[in-house]
Amino acid sequence: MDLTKKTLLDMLYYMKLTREIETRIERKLYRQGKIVGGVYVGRGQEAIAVGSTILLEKDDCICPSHRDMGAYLIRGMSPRVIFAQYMGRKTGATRGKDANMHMGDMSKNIVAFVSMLADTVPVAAGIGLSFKMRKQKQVVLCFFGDGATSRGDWHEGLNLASVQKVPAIFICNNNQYAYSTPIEKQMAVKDIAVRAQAYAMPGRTVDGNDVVAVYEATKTAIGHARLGGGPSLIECKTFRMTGHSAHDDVKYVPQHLFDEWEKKDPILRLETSLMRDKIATEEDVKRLAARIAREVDEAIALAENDPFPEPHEALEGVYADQVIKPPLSIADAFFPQRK
Ligand SMILES: Cc1ncc(C[n+]2csc(CCOP(=O)(O)OP(=O)(O)O)c2C)c(N)n1
Repeated sequence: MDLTKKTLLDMLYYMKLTREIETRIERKLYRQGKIVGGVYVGRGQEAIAVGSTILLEKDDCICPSHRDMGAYLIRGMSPRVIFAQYMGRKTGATRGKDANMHMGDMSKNIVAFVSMLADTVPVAAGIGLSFKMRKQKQVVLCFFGDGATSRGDWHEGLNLASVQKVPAIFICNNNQYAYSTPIEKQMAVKDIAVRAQAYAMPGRTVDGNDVVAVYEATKTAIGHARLGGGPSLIECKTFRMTGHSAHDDVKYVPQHLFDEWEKKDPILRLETSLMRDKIATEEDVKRLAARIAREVDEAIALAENDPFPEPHEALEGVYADQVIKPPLSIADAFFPQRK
């Protein structure tokens, strides 16, 4: 394992920052009536976005889904912009037009999540194809849930990516439920990774609550993609430690599953191994938590003071002839020579 102490500590920071931001959004701001729209969080799934996105170079690209907050943070979206986004402010990533994770920022190569599940998959295949056609070494990471892998667009996207051998890494947050549907009622296969065989690409199942396992699997897949080997699928088994969204009381999930998965908490696991390996002390972990709480307090205070958009701004930046910069449009970002 070639993971440096710095990378391990960075991963702990981003996982804890993700948890703190999402806890405030789901369990405080939402209940105070300050959130505009729905809330979908990745409580318990933090290792997946963090352990993979941390490997990217600046020019690489991500297509996150709705439980991948850590990916946005690692690519440089600030907590203040994220809180402003959730509170419908003008300073949010969509300038108050849409809420929650329906956001992107092309200046950071974050492609906005397409709400129709799995529709980001063919988009990622296209992005990968553009990298390949221009003989560039970038890769694209594309995230989705288990439910998304049962949709037609997912299969079309993987097929295209495989036939064209594009540098894409498809990462499944297999949290065992698609809203209230348990996985065994949704698909006949046991492991989503086997679906890769249909597209002749490598498919691996890893422990999604082990950030090091996610990191290692993604590293291999990125290396394969950068060498022209084409796409890979990584299934990260995990569990959604909360409702589908903040309004969901999650009564359909048996309590024993929460009890079992609580013991496998990815943040606790990383903290325990860092302390065991003497990379961090208990004091360091406490200090980090306090620093994150302060950063989040500050970001919320700033975002709460940000203005809401004016009615006349509702259509600004919606149509191609009104593109406001930043963020860049997809065409500008990937085909700058066309300008
Ligand atoms: C095509 C489509 N159908 C239904 C929805 C509504 N919806 C949003 S998230 C979700 C559950 C998705 O499950 P999964 O892909 O496993 O991801 P998870 O929410 O578990 O992370 C549903 C049904 C949608 N956005 N798009």
